[in-house]
Amino acid sequence: MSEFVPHDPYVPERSAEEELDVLYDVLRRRRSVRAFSDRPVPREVIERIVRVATTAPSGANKQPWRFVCVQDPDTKRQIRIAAEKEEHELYTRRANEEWLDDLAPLGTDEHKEFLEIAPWLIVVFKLMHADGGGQHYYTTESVGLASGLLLAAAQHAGLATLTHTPSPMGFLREVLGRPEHERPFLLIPVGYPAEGCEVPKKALQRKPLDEVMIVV
Ligand code: IYR
Repeated sequence: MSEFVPHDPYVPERSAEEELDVLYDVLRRRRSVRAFSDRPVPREVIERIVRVATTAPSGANKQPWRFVCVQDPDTKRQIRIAAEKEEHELYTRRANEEWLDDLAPLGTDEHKEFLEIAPWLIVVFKLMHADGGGQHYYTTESVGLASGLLLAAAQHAGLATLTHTPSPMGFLREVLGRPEHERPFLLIPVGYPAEGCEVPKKALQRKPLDEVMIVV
């Protein structure tokens, strides 16, 4: 190196702590939204969100997932009708008292208008075996990891999501015409919050770090 070329000491732009504080600041703002706007989201954005999800690790790298991205209004309507039917059962029969008490602060009920209003519904399926028939490993873990990355990607893009799990979810396979080896895992509306959208206060409270993290 020539002593005549001026140099500066290398200083990393941000420390690990600062980088993680930036990421935390984005992700901690994620809220489950149940009132969506019909403001469109370009397909290219959804493709990139799914592309982030596909970076997840998976058992033997089998990538046991399928992301069915629904924008067709008629299909969304069919999903809403079927989901509301299951949710009606849940709220009137299936859920026990403790479950209903736990849901009370969320203010949820069987009505799921957002399934028609959100511009996209991403239905995450887990593949019980390969399309051609080979084995998959740790499918639930793998699809869970991919779904987490998907939520983080949407949040990073300034979009709202809801991890919706009408149960049972078998109807999604039928409505979407998916094969037998695909099991619905999560139904994730993606879009912008409705104007004046509110989220429950109580659900924001997160357990303190020293409760969830143990260092030995
Ligand atoms: N699937 C129902 C009920 C529900 C269950 C849980 I656990 C939640 O965290 C939220 C809702 C519904 O979506 O209304």
